[in-house]
Amino acid sequence: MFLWGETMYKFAHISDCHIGANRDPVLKNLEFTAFSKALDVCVREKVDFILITGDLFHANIPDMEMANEAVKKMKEVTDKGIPIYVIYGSHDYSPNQTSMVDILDSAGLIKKIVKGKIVDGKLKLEFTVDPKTGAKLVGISARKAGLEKNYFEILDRESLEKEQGFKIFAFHSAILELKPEFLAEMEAVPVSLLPRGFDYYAGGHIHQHCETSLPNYPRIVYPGALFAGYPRDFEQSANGVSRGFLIIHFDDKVKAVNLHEVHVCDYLYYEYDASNKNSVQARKELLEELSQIDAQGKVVVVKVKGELSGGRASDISAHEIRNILTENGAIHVIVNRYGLTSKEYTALKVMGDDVATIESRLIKENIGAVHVTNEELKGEKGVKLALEILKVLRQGQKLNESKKDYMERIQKAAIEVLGLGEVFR
Ligand SMILES: [Mn+2]
Repeated sequence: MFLWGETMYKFAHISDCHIGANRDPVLKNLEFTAFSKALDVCVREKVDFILITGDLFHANIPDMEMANEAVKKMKEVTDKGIPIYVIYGSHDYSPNQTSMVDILDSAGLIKKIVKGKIVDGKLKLEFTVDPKTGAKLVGISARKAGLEKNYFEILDRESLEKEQGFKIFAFHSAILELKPEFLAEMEAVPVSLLPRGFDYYAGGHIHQHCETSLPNYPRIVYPGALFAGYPRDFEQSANGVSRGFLIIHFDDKVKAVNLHEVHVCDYLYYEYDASNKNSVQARKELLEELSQIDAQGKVVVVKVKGELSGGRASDISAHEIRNILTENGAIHVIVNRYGLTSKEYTALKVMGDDVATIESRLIKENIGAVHVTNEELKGEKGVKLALEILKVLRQGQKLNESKKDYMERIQKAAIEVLGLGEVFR
């Protein structure tokens, strides 16, 4: 019975689960535990439906062992009558290949809420109505390299704005006006390209929880990553960024947005600045300090940075750091030495906190030296394409995949990245 003052309905907003991102057995286990815990809370809290705003999986064809575990867990939830709605993220979408999300949608386990077609150059989207609550869901999935911006630009916003009822807009993009500083190089969509006046804007892609409102856009919410898809996520978690998801209470309006923390392990962050020391001094000091640390049961992130006055950066061995901390009880150690250089060896001038940043800066700094006539290959566009092609080329051969099939798949993917033949889905 509905009592006065009691909220009628609830939905959960989860994002960026990145199932299959972690290969290390300990992290794999934590990754699944986070997903499992979140869904258990949804069941316990009796949410009416769950909305996952992209990057449910880390790849369009994810690690099958992890996917299987995740599917079993989702089946448990849907068997209790709780539907799961999804959009693609930048990871679980592929322009030319079927994604695990498509398979689960076809099987009826989850439901994609991106439905629409392009009519006379305008993107017309259709709402998905949740049968129990009457909530109306619609969204735009991510594309590679932030290309979903093109879809936002041709979106028929007016018809979406006119629709009556409780409306949720799901997206997997950074919003220009809210983009955190550390994501300066990320593509973003200006908020004005989103339809106005929705009750809730369910965001994915930003890996840190963030809630805000802008004029005409009352509630823009990112749950952040549920666990971790990148080393940077671990670094943030170790620096105190909490992980979790949201439960939204609503009837004809949002009544409350509650954050549910999902805690699966303790973290420890340790930063060491090696500036003005030679590699022998720095190594000795760092290892001594680390040997004093109580790392029992923790995931430890060690960041070594600065410019050594002499010796090689490689004298500070990640292997040694890991061994010491593992001996001190750490369940997993992540070492980031990308910010460590040496005065003696200055060949590497490009700096950054992680591989992705360094790659992107290297390409940016050098693209001018490449002489091509095609505009698409120059400047910003060229950088984006190069990074996307790198991503494709980095994919390994799958078990049971012949060399020939592998070559064909990579070629096809690379051609698709060049922007030939994508359809809206
Ligand atoms: Mn993500």
